[in-house]
Amino acid sequence: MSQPDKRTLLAEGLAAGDDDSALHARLAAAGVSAAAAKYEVDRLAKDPMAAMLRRQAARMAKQGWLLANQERLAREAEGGFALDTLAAPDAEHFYRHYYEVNRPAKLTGIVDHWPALARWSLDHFAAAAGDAVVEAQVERERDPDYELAKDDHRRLVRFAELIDWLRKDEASNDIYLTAYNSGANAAALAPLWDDMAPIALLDDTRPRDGFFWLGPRGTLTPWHHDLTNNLLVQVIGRKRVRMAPPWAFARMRNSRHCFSDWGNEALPAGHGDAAVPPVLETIIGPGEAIFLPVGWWHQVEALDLSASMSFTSFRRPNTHVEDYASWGDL
Ligand SMILES: O=C(O)CCC(=O)C(=O)O
Repeated sequence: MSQPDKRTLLAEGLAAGDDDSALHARLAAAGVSAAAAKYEVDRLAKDPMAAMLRRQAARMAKQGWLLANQERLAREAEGGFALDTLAAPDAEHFYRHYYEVNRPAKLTGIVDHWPALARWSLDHFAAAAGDAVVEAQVERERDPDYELAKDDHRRLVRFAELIDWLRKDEASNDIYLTAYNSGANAAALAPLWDDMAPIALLDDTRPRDGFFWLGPRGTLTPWHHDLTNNLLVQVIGRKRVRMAPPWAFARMRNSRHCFSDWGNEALPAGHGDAAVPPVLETIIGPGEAIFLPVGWWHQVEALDLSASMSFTSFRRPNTHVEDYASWGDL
């Protein structure tokens, strides 16, 4: 059996915050002799890269402590770690107690005035825009990385064809018209804006700034976090939304961009444990919405044929994406 590279083992150990005795143990466990391990570990004392890795590991550990404080505070808060439901909240209350403090909430009564709630159906979509060509995400089931490789799954389809396929009412994660397709679909789906009206919580100078989602029962948007604050409004059918807080970062298995390696895992609602993040879970139905604060992890599953809208046009700056970097592998 080939011996693992000693410098790689040491780098892994230093990044994990190992002290000298933990480094010795790590090397011994990989079959390195005690003499060779001593030589390698002693050498680190004069290695500036090792010193910097140690310092970085200490900084990470301190950040971990700060995040653990957030968790303790959330658990010890009145009502515990829970998702509030706000019935037609006034804007001041919503921004002060939810938006500005990065706290999610389920919202009811904010789109009761939308004609879409009574009007939207597959027949209505066919009549309003059936002849248009729209872009949708397709062939998702053949690719475990369908979200990360979003661009490979974009296809143009006649809207009427997509609607006929949805009429079969089969559970599927294979095809989904998502917010990611909105740029391509803005003109084709413009007639649907006549079925909506401004939402009082949002910026009234951008009344038609939103993203349309349409898919069968069974679409799954895997665990990820957004780069903006986001309001997801349900119009047809129900969606199950699972959420995990930003302070659970260490348990979110975030190895690529904003995606979590938990993927489509149905993480259980509750406090989690050392390996599993705390999870809040709810179901939103027609006329209900969920406020997804920036950085909160979420996974969304359609329980029925589903049409939703999402919005980022809040009354406060929502520009977090501007200093989001492409950090590569995490
Ligand atoms: O509704 C969905 O399938 C996903 C919504 C979502 O993840 C988002 O808006 O960020």
